[in-house]
Order: sequence, then C-alpha cells, then structure tokens
Amino acid sequence: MKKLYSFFICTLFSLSASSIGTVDYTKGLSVWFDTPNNLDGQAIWLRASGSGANPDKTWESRSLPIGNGSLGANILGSVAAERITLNEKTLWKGGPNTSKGAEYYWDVNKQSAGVLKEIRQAFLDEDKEKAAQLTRNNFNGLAAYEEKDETPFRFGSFTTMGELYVETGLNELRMSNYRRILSLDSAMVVVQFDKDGVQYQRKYFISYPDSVMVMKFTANQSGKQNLILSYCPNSEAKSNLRADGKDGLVYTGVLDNNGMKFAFRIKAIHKGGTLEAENDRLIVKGADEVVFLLTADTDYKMNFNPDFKDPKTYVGNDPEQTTRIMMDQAVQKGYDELYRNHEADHTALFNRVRLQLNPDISSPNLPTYQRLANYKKGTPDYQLEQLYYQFGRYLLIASSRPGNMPANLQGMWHNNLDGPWRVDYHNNINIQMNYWPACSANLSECTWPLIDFIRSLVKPGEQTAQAYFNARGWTASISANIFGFTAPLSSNMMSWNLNPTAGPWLATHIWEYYDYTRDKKFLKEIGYDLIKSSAQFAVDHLWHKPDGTYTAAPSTSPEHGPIDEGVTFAHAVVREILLDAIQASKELGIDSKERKQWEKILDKLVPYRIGRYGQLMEWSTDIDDPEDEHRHVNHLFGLHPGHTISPITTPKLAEAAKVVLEHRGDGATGWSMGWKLNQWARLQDGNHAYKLYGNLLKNGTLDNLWDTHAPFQIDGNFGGTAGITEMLLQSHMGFIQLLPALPDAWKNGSITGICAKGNFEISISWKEGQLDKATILSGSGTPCNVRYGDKTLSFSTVKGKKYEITLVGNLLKLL
Ligand code: FUC
Repeated sequence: MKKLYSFFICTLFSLSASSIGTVDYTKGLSVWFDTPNNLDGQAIWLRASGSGANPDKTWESRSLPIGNGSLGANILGSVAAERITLNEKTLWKGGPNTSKGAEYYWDVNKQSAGVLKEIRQAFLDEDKEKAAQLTRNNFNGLAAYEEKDETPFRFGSFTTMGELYVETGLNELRMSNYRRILSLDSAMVVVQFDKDGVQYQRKYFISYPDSVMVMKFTANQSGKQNLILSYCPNSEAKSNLRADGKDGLVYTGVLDNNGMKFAFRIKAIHKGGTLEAENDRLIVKGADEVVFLLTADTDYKMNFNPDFKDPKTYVGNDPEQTTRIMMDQAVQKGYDELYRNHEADHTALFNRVRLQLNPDISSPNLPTYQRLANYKKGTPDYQLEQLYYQFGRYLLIASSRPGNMPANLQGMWHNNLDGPWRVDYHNNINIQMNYWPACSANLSECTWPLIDFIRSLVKPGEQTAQAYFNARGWTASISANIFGFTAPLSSNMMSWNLNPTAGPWLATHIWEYYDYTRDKKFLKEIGYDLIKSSAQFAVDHLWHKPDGTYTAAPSTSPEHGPIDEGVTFAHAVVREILLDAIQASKELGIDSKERKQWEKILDKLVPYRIGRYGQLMEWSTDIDDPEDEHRHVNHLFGLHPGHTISPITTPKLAEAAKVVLEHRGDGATGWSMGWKLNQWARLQDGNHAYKLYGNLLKNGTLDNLWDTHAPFQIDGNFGGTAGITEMLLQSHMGFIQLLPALPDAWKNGSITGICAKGNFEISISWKEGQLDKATILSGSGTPCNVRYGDKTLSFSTVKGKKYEITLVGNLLKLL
C-alpha cells in the first residue's frame, strides 16, 4: 500500500551527502554500539504467543531500526555478513481473503444485545454471578486470537517480510574501531570499522518522500567491495526470487494464509569492479562503492467502506508493479538526491523540538548500552534522558507517516512469522499510548495513520455496536487488525475481551488532534462524524437504571477484576467522548439538540467514587486491594489521558487518584511505567514522575533503547516521550501550564517547539528550578491562558505572532 504525501516534504537540508564520511555520528543524538553482532539469530522463524522472551535476543536488543512508516528494517551490523530484517507494515495474515472467504471472516459478532435486559435485571437483583455468567456466555466473540485455534486464521497477524544478507568476505580478525550507530538527527544507520588498514562504512536509510530503502557500502580504498546479497524468505509464503535485469533482483511472495501478495525489488549501482545478478543473488566483485536500492510493497488496500461480501475488499494494486514504479524513480534520482530528500523530510519534523536537561553537566561519549548500564547502577545521565525522549520522537516519525497504517505493538519492526499478541493493534492502552506524544511533541502529521485507522473501523464497528448493544454509532474491542476487525475475540477472560469503550477511547484522539491543530476543515469534513458516532455508541451502550442514573453494565476494568455493573474506566471514557462531542458540536455550531442529550447524560452518569482507603474506586463496589500492583491503571483515565480529574479543578479526586498510584507502586511492565509517569506528571509531582521515568529506563529498556514489556513493545517508548513533555507543559485543562512537574534533578534546561492545545508552539527555559522564559507562538489566534505555579496570565493573541513571558517579581508578565 503506498500513498505519497509529498506536500509534507520541505526542501531544507543541512548536511551535503559528500560530507557524510567525515561526520562523527556518535557525537549527535545517536544510539550506538561498539561491538558487532554475530549471526546467531538469523531467521529464527518461530511462532511466539502471548508474552515471553523473543528467541532472537540479538535482534531484539542490539539491532537498530529505520523506517518510513511503510517499510521498516533492522540493521544488525555483523562484519562477515550484514543482516537486515525487513518489514512492510501491511504484510498481515488474516482478513476476508482467507480461503473460507468474506462471509466467514465477518461472522465474528454474536447477536447478544437481547440478553442485556436479563443481565441488567440480574444486577438489579444483586445476582452478580448470574450477570457475569450471562455476560461470559454472550459477550465474547467468535473468532480465535491464535492461529492454532482456527483454520484459516481470520484475525491474522503481522508477519516478517524476510531477511537480507550481504556477505562481505571479511571476518573480525584484526578488526578495530567498530561502530554501529543510529543517528536520530539524520535517520540513518551507519556501520563502520577498520580492517587491515582499510576503513569500511555502510549507510542505511529509508526515505518517506521517495519510498525507497538505500544501502551504501563504501571504503576509503578502491576495489574493496566484494559482496554477495541474498535473501531468506518468510517461510509461510509461496515465493519467487529472480534476477531483474543485469543489476537487480525481484522477489514476489504470496502468503499461504490469505493470498496477500508482496514484493520487493533491489537494484545495485556500483562504481568500479563487476556486478552480476545470478538467479537469486547479486554478486559484486572488486567495486569501490555499491549502492543497493530496495523498494517493497504489498497488495493491501486501506478501505474505509469495505464491501462485506467481497473477499478482495482490502486488495489493491499489484506490488510487482508498484515496486517497479518506485524503483524506476529512485534509480533516476541517485544516491545524493535520495539522501537530500530523505534528510530534508526527516529534519523538517525531527528538528522541531530540542530538549536540554542540565546542559552544564556533560555525559561521557560512551556506547549507549554502557551509559544505560551505568544509569541502571545509579549514575545520573541527563543526556541519556534527553536521548530517550528524542528516540521516541524518532520512532514515531519512522513508524507512522501519512498514507500508512498506524504504529503497531512493535511499531513496524518484527523478526518473525507471528509475534506476541499478533503484533496487532491493542485498543485497551497500547495503540493509544503510541500516539500520546504525537501532537504535544510537535509531530501532529504522524497522527494521520491513527485517524485513517479509526476511519477504517467505523463501518465494521457499526455492526459490532449493533450486535452487542443494539447501539447507534461504531465501536471496537480489545484487538484490531488491518482488516477492520472490531468484534470481541473469543476468550473467557472477559476483562480482556469485553472492552466496548475501546472505540470511544480511540475517538478521543480525533478531538485531541483537532484541539492541538485547530484545523476546522478537518473537524468539519472528517473528524466530527467520527466523534459524534462514537458518542452515540457511548450513550446507547449505557444502562439507564431505574434510579435515573446511567452506567456501563456490563463492563470490566482492563484485564483486571470482575464483570461489573459499571466500572470507573468505562464511565471516564464515556465522560471524555461526550465532553469532546459537546465541544466539537459547539465549535461547528451544529447539533444543538443532540448536544443537550449528551449534557443530560453527563449529568446523570454514575460519578467518580472514593473508597475506604481514600482511593478512587475501580469498580462499582469498594473492593480495591491496596496490595494490588496490577499494571493497568485505567480507572485513572480521567487524570490521564483524559481531563476530568486534576489537582487544580478537582483536588479531592486528584488526591484519590494519588492513593491509587501509591498502592499500585512504581514498578510494572514498560508501558505501565510509562503511563504512571504521565499520571504522576498530571498530579504535578515532578519528583515522582521523574522516579517513574528512571524506572522505565532502568527496568523497562533494552540496550538499543527499545521498551520492553518483556518482550519488546514500542508503547513504553512513546509513553516515556509523552511523559517528559507532560512534565514540562500541560494544556489539557483549558489553560497552558508551564513546568507543571519539573523535578528537582533537572535544575537547568530548556525545551523548544513543543505544542499546547489551542494551536500554540511553545519554548520554555528554566534556571535553578525556576521559570526563566517562555515563548508562545500562536498558530490560530486563540486566547491564551497561562499558568506557572499559582500565577496566571491571560491575553488575546494574533495568529502567527510570538509572545514572550517571564516572571517579574512574583508575577507572570508579557515581555
Ligand atoms: C495489554 C496489556 C498486556 C500487553 C498487551 C499487548 O493487553 O495488558 O500487558 O501489553 O496489551
């Protein structure tokens, strides 16, 4: 699937290609290693299920990821043979084109809405067991989540595109100065080493504007490139690898499970020496330099209006053709132009934000894994903290660009046939967390894949809403794929499976995108309908109790506790989407009648409740256990990512949320620490937020800085980045708060270019723990209300104008 969004590409660039060789990439923002990998982990095609360690440790913790939102690769950097794992984001098993066809695929919803009355009556009769049993029997879905349980496997899973190897004829004897570097500044991996008096260098990048992967092999002496490029295909595909002219290869594959076609092409452009395309290998002898270009695609077609009768409704263009078009264009441009386009595209996004933490204290220029090891032992490293922040931004740019599917559980990097949780789109925290940093860290364009994904869920999600709740609108459940899967999966763990507010939670991101960008055209033409239909579902799925209140019955708290007549999490999400819908309809001046209904329901929605330990209750009864350290903290949704609990506007609820966080503790899996970091930041406890950030780095981070659950799961990286922005700037309560959770450890520093709701771009500097200056650029001319501690300042703004604020005595003043 390829769509080019060239209007996002600007023509700025700072490094000319010819100067690349002299740059020390370890000096910039980079993740790097000083030892090569061996080839032990190559192509271990295993099926992993559930959580658990990745059998290929080298890939998981020592490879370096690059990507353009559609094509992804990991560079392993072995000396004897480069090993490159390849991914195309839409290479998925499952969907309506499996052998049993469309009818089988879409037959996943039970028609259970009729049972709701009986379940709710059981709650009224205080027969919770009956209510739970009826829910278990009727509210799980029909499709299995694991391939072993269903043939053909219709939910499907993300899968590898295979691995490339480039044998070099070199070994590690007498090899020195090895570096494997991911330069975040230029979105490029560089592998370099010296051997027998020769300096070897390889460079890798994947271009979004030109849809091509570029690999350049050079040395400082001529004639040193003796390379054999070969490929190990995905073993669950019928495949065909053949020469493509005299200088290339073309690979075509068809997945066994669903007939999805995929293809890649490689061309080698060499200076000096000879090149031969021999069946399934490219052989280079005695060249001075070789540039390999690779284009890849699948025949997947994104479809917002799938035809439920057509098994090919998600099937589009033949990748053999699309890869040819992309390749022809790339060949014409050549390395220098491709690099310039790539760098211009990347830096236009990446350079928007600059973070400096205690810039007066430097960190040693050690390989990243050594700095991480030192940090784990307690050595402060503020630049490592900065690097992790920017790494999250890098990963989002690399894995989520307009025209593609969103970042999945591993972003888009996966080394196997199947993976933990099918490497899918998990809707009970994970995909949402992937997008927390997007707007606030000035990458709002990267939200587009999420928006498109949500659009692709609407039509199927209407069926699910209807079947289970007889509701208008659309919803989704715990897990989704790229083929519009919205039903609950078949599982008896209802707290995992029964998650109808997953849809409204996703829809809150639509409002969020609008609130940051204030793009009214978007709201009017795309956003509003998604929000409104989600709010309609949220309303209809509630039970209007005889006492006049509205409650989500039956509901569960994610992966935790009993089937309940109204969990706090579900109500918090309903509250959020209704508030969003009310705001959105006001913004557009429409739907005043529907708005009144939303307001009425908000008024009667079961309120937050505080329990016997002073905790914000998770369920409808006070059964919370203070010893419980469960990783999910969804009942604090209103604190973060929502905005209905805040120390400023609802201090008692904020206090109750704090009790929950204290009970849950500061540990847990990667993403959970990432979430708690954001929640402590929202409680405006900078030191505690910082502790969680430290724990995330110490206990949830692999040597290549990928987040680990375990195994590798990218959400924690994004949660970490979002949390840092949240510590320095918040804008979710209708005002802009400067440095709301600055920890004592970050005495001096600055951040430039982060964003606040209302379409403001903000830079802040601080000295000795106090605000020094803030600069606010108004993107839409909306009124600006600023807060620093208990000091406030309000002023009107003009679109495009910059405002500077500082502390004068005890007051915030415009300069
Ligand atoms: C959620 C979490 C799990 C895991 C999975 C991918 O369901 O509860 O821990 O992260 O997503």
